[in-house]
Amino acid sequence: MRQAQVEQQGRGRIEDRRTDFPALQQMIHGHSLVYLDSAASSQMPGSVIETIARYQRNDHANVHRGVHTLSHRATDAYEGARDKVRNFVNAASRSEVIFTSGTTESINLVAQSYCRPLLRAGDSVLISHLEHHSNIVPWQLLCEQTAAELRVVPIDEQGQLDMPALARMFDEKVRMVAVAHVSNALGTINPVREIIALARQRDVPVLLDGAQGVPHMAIDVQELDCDFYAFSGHKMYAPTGVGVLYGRESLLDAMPPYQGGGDMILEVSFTGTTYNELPYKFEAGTPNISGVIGLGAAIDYLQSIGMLAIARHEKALLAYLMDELQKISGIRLIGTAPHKASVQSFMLDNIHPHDLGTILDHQGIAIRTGHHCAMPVMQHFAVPGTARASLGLYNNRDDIDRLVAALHQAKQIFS
Ligand code: 7TS
Repeated sequence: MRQAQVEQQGRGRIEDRRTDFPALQQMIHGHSLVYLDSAASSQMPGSVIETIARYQRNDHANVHRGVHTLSHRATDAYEGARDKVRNFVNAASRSEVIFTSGTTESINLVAQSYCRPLLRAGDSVLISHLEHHSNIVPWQLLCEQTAAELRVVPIDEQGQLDMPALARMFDEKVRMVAVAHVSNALGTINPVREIIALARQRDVPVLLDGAQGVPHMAIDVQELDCDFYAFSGHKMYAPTGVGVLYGRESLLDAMPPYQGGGDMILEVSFTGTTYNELPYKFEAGTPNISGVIGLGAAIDYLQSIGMLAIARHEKALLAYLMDELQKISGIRLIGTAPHKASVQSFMLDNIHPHDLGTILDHQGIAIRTGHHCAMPVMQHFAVPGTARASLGLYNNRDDIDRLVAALHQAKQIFS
């Protein structure tokens, strides 16, 4: 039913959407831009840029606190974006949608506000070897603060979680599980339903780092049955500095505030302060109003295409990317799990990834090189870093052909 709804929303040919993105219509070093770095940050369509500009020009005021017209307009647009997010990830209620500055803040919020009061010395938090630093360091900090243990589920040579090891490590000491939905360095789509089912048996909450999930597939937090889902606006065609924490209402309700300040209170006095209801309890201070409104516009945009259409398009493109890369002699693909989304890391001969990135940039091709904020993944594959091509809805086969041609040129330069 929900699947049909998500499908129905789509219209138009996805191949024609590239022109919606002003940044993609430029030349870099004399070549038309090929943008293959959407996993780091995606470009914004004109509709998002214009929505933000319109708000800044006409409607800007602080939210939730004015009786005047502009403040009403800003509040309506800000809270309207919350309804859009609720619908987009199918949260049960708008109380479960917390606006944050991004995935990083969403994860830190859960670590400090949910876990810190709960954890005792000897308890464990379970994460995996393929996490972004944002889903490692907040848990390390928490473990230092509480004398809890951080357990790391290993990965195999294809970049998949070792699920039997996960099951073995999941004993009664584990109080929290936090894993990526999709790995940013490898593209692996983790078997999150299986992980959540295991956690349910033990009544342990699961946080999914959805930074690389939300832009590429339809997300239904109720169907996933996760407890927390964290994501960033700037990887889903919205601006930087805004993100979301979805949390199950019963858990959010029981959690203390993460930060204190304006908007998160009902009443303040020196004898005691009472906190605001959800979701405001977790939104202290003036929020990123224009960013949130931009996020709402990005959701409108994504829904106008349809997440299933986007997923289909990117899946076919990733298969083409992997096939074409594999034809190049001297290439080593890093991250070859059967279930992947929109990312391919690789090494070419013994060319340093940074050199490769620079040569590609001179051809107008933007990829990311380095450790991708996933140093343990690099350690696992015994490489200092990789070159990484990552896809967005605006990419096409021509982009991949340009990348492959430029890689052949790089080989010649270094041979
Ligand atoms: N989790 C994952 C899986 C990510 O890919 C990223 C950012 C984050 C968390 C952090 O998101 P933020 O918006 O709070 O910074 N990933 C990347 C990347 O792959 N290249 O640059 C940033």
